[in-house]
Amino acid sequence: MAQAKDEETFELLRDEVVEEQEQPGYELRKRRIERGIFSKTLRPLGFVFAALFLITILSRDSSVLFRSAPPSTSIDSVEDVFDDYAQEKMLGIRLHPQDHVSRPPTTITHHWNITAEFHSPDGVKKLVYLVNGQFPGPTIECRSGDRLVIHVTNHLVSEGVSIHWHGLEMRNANEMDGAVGFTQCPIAERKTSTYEFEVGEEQAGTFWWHAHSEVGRGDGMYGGLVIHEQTDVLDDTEDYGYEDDVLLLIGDWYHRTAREVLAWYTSTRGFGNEPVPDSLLVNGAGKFICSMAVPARPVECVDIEDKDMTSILGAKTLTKPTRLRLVNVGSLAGFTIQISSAKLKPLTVDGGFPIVGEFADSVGIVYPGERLDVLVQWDNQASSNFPQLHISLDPEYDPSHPTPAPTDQPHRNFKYPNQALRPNQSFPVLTSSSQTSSSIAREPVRFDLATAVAASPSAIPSTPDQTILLYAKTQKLSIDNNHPSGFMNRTSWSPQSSPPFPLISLPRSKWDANQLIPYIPASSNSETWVDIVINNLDDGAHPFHLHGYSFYILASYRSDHGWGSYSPYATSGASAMKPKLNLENPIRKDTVSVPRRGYVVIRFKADNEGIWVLHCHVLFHQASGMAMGIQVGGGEGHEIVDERGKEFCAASS
Ligand SMILES: *[C@@H]1O[C@H](CO)[C@@H](O)[C@H](O)[C@H]1NC(C)=O
Ligand SMILES: *[C@@H]1O[C@H](CO)[C@@H](O)[C@H](O)[C@H]1NC(C)=O
Ligand SMILES: *[C@@H]1O[C@H](CO)[C@@H](O)[C@H](O)[C@H]1NC(C)=O
Ligand SMILES: [Cu+2]
Repeated sequence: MAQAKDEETFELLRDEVVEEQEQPGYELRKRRIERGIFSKTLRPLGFVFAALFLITILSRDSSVLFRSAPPSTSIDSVEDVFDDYAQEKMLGIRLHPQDHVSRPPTTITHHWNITAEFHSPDGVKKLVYLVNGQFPGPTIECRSGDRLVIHVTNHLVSEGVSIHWHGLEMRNANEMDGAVGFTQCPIAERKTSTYEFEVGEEQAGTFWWHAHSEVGRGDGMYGGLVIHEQTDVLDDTEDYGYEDDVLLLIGDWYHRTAREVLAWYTSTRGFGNEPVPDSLLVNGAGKFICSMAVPARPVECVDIEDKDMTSILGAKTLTKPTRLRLVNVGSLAGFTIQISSAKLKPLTVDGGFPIVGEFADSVGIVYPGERLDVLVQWDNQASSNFPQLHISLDPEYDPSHPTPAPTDQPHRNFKYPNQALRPNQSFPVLTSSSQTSSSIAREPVRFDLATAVAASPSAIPSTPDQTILLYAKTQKLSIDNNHPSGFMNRTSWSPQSSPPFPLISLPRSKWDANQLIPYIPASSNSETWVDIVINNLDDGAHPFHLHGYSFYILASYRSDHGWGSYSPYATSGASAMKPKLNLENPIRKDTVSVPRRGYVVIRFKADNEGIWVLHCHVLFHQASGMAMGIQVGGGEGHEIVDERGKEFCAASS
């Protein structure tokens, strides 16, 4: 008991030290520290306590708290100990809201060098993209209204890159959206390009950035982007209702490069089946069991011991709730999470939109491109139980654990088994010497993202001004030698080839047959509301992402028997059946999973001018053509072009 108290004391001190080290000289933080449980007068006493505590545990040769730091043999000063402690590794990306929530807007500048190197994130060696030597790349933290200036230098060999800011409005900055083929040519080898734009005044929440050139995102070219919401009062942690704000970039992982996987998928060898991932990463770390590698795909692999896995929150005592921001950065599979010794309360989806959520044991499914923020409430015993974060990849994609399949055509997205994949994996939350995995005893209460509703009512008009009807399908056309391709209606997207310029730099008359870009006659100040009906004619979910906008999800339908399409134009038959639209409290998102053999109806106010991509976020579907765009404003012929998109067009390969 005495030790627990000391640990708690230690925690409090640690927070101060970490903050002072990481972000020097910040007025607000100082206030917070001074008002903290440690009053000024008690602080020296606390330091002595903590130092004594440290000396005790160190002299017992216990490296529990210092797993990742080199063993300390001598203590020169209390500060040195805190330095070591502050650098204690944790897998979660700790965020710093206190640096952003009450300052005026500013300009935040990053310089990024993009390279590729061999790394073994899960024990298996693979060529991985790095930004400034890191995978995942740097996390951008800012507040609403900030200006971001990101200088991106491409150090890759014979390969272009571009970066997209997933979920950001990019108002008046369409040309900074990073979408190759739509708004830019890839940044050529050895060239630098600057992305410069304002973060919307209304935008706050969990976002991310990733490559939008070929399939770079699948090999690690991604990172987090968190916009902190403004608050007037910030006295101490109580105001947030949680102590730590932590980002988790979770996604499936392939041991071959995404280019190789895509080549397999679009060849006839896979018969149109999706490539099943090999592994699973959290913030660029995972654990592959080398003996599970399949002979057909040998890997260079080193087994990672449980004790060598960095824990998500490091070494600490779990008392106050934790905010976890989950992002699916993967290529194909959705995921569900549970945490032993904790309950999870869903807070927001995608770009910070609050939803109604009760405490649950498991939350999901989060599909590629989607985000979910949860509040983690720890059980009393959590600290001593050493909780585990359990991640399960969507069983829709796991052939060895079949979900009820449609009876008339029994197959799903993952039709090819991959014996190498462990679809359920656990990650330690706390650093412990034993890393025993605790399981969840009770029957889990599940929070289903598919049925979520918004926390507050929305003001949406009862009818749209324009409706765009779409059908998404992967197909093997004989005209294409049975190579699978993604289609939106009858168009399979690829970047404009002749002339090889992005769409923003060309009048509509020059766009080729691979571009499906319905026109929406609207402008920045118009009140034009648009519906998009996306029908999914496949057996697996397609998570669709619309750039430049957040939309309301008015209806979502999944068919377990037969096909369920909807056409607002049909007058007879099943597809004429009007869905019941939720105009009262629909959730707002920028990425929506369109259920298999079903559809979604989304509605948004078309007040952001530009050419914005709408695509499936399954990497291989997107890369094989399941992409299109919308054009808002700019005249039906798109005669006035933005020449900036042409930069690098001739130079990049
Ligand atoms: C990026 O690379 C350049 C040239 O190699 C180097 O001078 C610069 O310091 C690097 N920047 C960062 C942030 O790593
Ligand atoms: C994986 O986890 C899910 C949900 O937690 C569970 O239903 C399923 O049975 C698990 N599969 C395996 C192989 O343990
Ligand atoms: C997609 O196809 C449907 C059915 O042919 C058609 O009604 C709809 O207008 C098409 N959408 C676009 C944007 O062309
Ligand atoms: Cu898809």
